[in-house]
Amino acid sequence: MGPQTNLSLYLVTDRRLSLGRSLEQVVEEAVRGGVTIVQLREKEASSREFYELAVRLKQMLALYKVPLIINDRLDIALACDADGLHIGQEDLPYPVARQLLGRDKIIGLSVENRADVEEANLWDIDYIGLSPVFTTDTKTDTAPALGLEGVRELTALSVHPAVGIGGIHPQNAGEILRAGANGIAVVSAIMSAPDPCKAANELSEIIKQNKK
Ligand code: TZP
Ligand code: MG
Repeated sequence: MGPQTNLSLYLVTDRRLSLGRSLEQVVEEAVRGGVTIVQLREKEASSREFYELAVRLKQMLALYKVPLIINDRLDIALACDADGLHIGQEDLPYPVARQLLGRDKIIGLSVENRADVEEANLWDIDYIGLSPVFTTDTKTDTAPALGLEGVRELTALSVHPAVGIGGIHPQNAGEILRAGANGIAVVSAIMSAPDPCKAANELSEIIKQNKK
């Protein structure tokens, strides 16, 4: 991950939450509002659909110099030459993903507890995702929520930059950053916002105010 990679406002997509708008439209507005990195997360798309969406998003995001990360699917990340891959504890093992993607790509790993962070610390991973910070309707099959105390504990333990995810919105974003997170990752706070540009801008201002 280059020094220019900015994890501070990380949008994770979910087409089911885009209120009927196209994913490209919502993502582009969000980027105009200040999103710094985008993860394409597709749980229902066919491989063809996932690939085509990834190629379109990659082209659009390149205009804004915003990196595209693919959730879970290493084949899609390679096929569209994405900037990186995000994996969870049940996905491909990190060392395998790194070997296949090479050192130049960004790889992020979701961690849920101390043991996950201790293992991640042994690897040349680019960032960890603290999952979930708070419970959320967007993803219900999660580990128990970490809360702010968990964010404090795991960010202190981690040697890698950490992004919080789960139930984050403008009212709690600041305290997550003050608890030690380097960035915040959101789905519904932007995907389901009536004005995704404005929603991203509001979060972006909170990040500026809480800069380390
Ligand atoms: N991983 C942990 S929580 C979550 C994911 C993908 C969903 C977060 O969604 P929201 O709407 O920002 O709470
Ligand atoms: Mg996963």
